[in-house]
Amino acid sequence: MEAREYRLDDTIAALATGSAGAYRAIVRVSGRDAFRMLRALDPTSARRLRVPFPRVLDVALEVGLAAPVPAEAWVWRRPRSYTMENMVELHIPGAVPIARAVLDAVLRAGARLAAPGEFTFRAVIHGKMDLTEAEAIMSLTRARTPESMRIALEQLDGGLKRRMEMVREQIWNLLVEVEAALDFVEEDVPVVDRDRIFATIDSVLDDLRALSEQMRRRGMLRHGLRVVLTGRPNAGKSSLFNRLVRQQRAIVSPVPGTTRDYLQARVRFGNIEVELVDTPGLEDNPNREVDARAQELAKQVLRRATVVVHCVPADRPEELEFVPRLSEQDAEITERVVVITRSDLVERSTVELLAAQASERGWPVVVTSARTGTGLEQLEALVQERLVEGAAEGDVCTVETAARCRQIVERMMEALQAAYESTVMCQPEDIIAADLRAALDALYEITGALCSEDILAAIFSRFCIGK
Ligand SMILES: Nc1nc2c(ncn2[C@@H]2O[C@H](COP(=O)(O)OP(=O)(O)OP(=O)(O)O)[C@@H](O)[C@H]2O)c(=O)[nH]1
Ligand SMILES: [Mg+2]
Repeated sequence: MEAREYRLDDTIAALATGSAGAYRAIVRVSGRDAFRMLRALDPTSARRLRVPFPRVLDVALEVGLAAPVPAEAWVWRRPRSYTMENMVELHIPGAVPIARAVLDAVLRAGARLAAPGEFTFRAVIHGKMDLTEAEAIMSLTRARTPESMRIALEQLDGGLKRRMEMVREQIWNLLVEVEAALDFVEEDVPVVDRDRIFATIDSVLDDLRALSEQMRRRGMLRHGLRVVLTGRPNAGKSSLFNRLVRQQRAIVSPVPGTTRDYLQARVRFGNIEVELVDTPGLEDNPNREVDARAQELAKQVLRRATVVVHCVPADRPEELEFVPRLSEQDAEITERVVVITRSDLVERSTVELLAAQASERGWPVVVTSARTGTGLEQLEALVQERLVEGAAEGDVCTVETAARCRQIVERMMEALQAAYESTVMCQPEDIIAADLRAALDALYEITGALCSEDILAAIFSRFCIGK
């Protein structure tokens, strides 16, 4: 979607309800000619529209069908509407041909079909809401779980916006102070209070650090929840996979390197639905070309994991050494657990020793056996716990916003850090001011106040039509 498609001077219209038949449907119209379009469909509404604040009119719409369509017209005068423009919603019978005829009639009367998210785009441009609230509307229409809905509602209620506003105010006040010092540099005005700069930046950074951590956790969820089984060849991954999906999906054999492609299946762990993935065992020196390709594939899958389950066979404890160090970036967005497999093959004490070694390294551990079924429930519970942590209480931003804003928050933090250091080094005020401005610019990207139209268009094009 190109930015130029979101022109503001047209009157736009769209079906705001699903395109399938339903009891009622809503055609939404917004823009300077919205009322004229209603009059075009039902001339009798003209007189009634003159009343100061008519909210709902009973109308009969002439749309070229055998009989006029009985409808309610919900009317909002600018700026007291969703888009802050004149708006009409036509609440009509939900039959598909009727909805289509009404929308067509509105378009014939001169409206343009709205682009995805265009009503909300106008609301943002006109200052009715900021970008985080607009994104919450998108997240709300996509929410699949009560948790994601709660977060979307909170963000829609301005949760993130207020937090950003508080941060903005603190940085802004500092900037004013620093710039004042700049103006009076020749005169005998006391220089800025450095302790105040340190204290303010510290407190803002604390806040942003927490936010960035939240965004990291929320961002983890953006590919959906993927639990990936990995380990050395023959570690028992496929056996575990079959157990967890309760079907013989993967081939199991004592020959190392059995699994080549990866397999996935949707399973429920408690009340969370996840994509469980079985992968080829990781080898150091694959000798055949297909093996090398299988390795490449396995690594790709691992990079998109939400939770990585490292399988270490109880009878080959040395493979614990193989649990790979992830790159810092990967480690940040994945949770890891170690699963000891094939625990029925060795003494209990041996298993316990291995489990202890794994937890010493800071990994949560579960002992399992695909043969006897030991530990499967604990594994499900552990994975569930890791995932729920990914959506901790008090989170203020949706998955979509987290994915978009995390980098921006990091940039803000870097700019503030730089301002702090410049202050420590007694750098001139204009250098400190430039860093503070950079932090503010980043903040305005989060709220949308400083987004280019192209960026906004890219964001809104992911909305649905009619929103
Ligand atoms: N005794 C016992 N054997 C197991 C258990 N789990 C797996 N095995 C055996 O271990 C061997 C390897 O199992 P797989 O599930 O194919 O192992 P994998 O990790 O998928 O192996 P690759 O696909 O080659 O990487 C098979 O012979 C399984 O029967 C278990 O819990 N107990
Ligand atoms: Mg396998």
